[in-house]
Amino acid sequence: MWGGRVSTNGPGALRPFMGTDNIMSVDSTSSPETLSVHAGARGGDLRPLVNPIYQTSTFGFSNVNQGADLFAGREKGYIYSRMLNPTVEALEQAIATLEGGHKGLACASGMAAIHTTIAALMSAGDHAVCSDAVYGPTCTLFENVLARFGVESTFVDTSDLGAVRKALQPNTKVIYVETPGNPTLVMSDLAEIAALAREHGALMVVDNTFMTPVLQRPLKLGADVVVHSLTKFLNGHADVVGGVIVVKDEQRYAEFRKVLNHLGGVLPPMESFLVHRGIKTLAIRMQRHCENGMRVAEFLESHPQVEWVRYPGLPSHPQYAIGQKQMAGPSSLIACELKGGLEAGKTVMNSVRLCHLAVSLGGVETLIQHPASMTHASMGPEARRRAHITDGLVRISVGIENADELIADLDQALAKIGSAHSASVSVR
Ligand code: LCS
Repeated sequence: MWGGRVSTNGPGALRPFMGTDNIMSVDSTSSPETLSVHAGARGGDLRPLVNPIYQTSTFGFSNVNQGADLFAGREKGYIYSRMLNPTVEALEQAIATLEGGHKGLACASGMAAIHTTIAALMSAGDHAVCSDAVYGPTCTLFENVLARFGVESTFVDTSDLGAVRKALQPNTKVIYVETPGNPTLVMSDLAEIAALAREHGALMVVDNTFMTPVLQRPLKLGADVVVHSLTKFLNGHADVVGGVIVVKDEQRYAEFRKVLNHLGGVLPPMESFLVHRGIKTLAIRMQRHCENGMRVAEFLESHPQVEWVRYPGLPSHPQYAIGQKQMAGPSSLIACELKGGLEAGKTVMNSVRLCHLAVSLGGVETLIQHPASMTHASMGPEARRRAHITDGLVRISVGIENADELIADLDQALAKIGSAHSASVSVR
């Protein structure tokens, strides 16, 4: 039982050691708390505690031959910031260590990370099996954009292993899983799907945005590639849009680096610095997100105006056992529907005072939004129906404010149901 707390057993003991240049070094067996603070630290001549921002687009060569050697890979070094930049690389290293992966690739957004991953792994004629409950634009990317390039996709409920198996085709190259899924919080068994992927000769890609490596480590459960929107919990402060890919070996890293360099959606140094700064408090923020998420979910589940609540920490969640098996805590995304459906939901979303009515998630501020008309509007009604995203579903990303004050805010907003006249929202 999590009881709203992040489990501290499992990730292993603290193993600091001083590297040859006296930089505090950690590896993926260190605790999430220590990794959050120290992963990706680089040191340097002046021994800065915080990695410097190399705000430069390009790097000089000492002579023509050295430039040629760098381009040919005969010498290691920095050339041009779309190819590699030390500030960005430090962030990539931090997240790869947190995930227990080999190396990371920071991208301009979560969508850029997903696009780069698929472009690196798939070709025309290949087939993907994709979770039906994913971030709206992820679904649209597979269904509309990739389809134009000859990549075919089948969307299934990946919490149903039989449905995943049935969707596999001889040309299935990738199983793409988002768990918990946005916005329904449906959970899929990563170890079981990874085994299925291996058996079939397919690769498993996991979007770990809702969990972060503090709460879930898909690579350890058999996934081949992990992607994140950095915009969310990893940065945590709602001031950067970014993404990251983590891979398990050097060969895949080299392939992905080439594709990212050619697609060009890289994360700039300043954004990388900000995300790396945000990560220093990741473990402690996730602890508080879990505690607050649990409090708010329990409040909503016991409220007479609430029809249903989905939260990975509630035993009423249909895949509660899967969450207990593979996650160290429930994170802080909650889906619910109110008695009175869409109209009641609109009243609550229009009446909150402390929670913000805004899309995005995983920041320190509590956000509330309406997936059918906002984050998942691009999917269209048919794809939303397939993913069980009802018109009345309201999604809350619980922040790190005082839980009693958040509950009081939601309580006063819920009390307005029936008395408020809200402007109509059209859901197409
Ligand atoms: N993956 C997941 C699970 C997401 O929730 C999002 C964005 C992305 C990828 C894409 O990341 P981005 O390109 O925005 O950095 N999710 C959002 C949401 O639910 N509300 O606003 C954005």
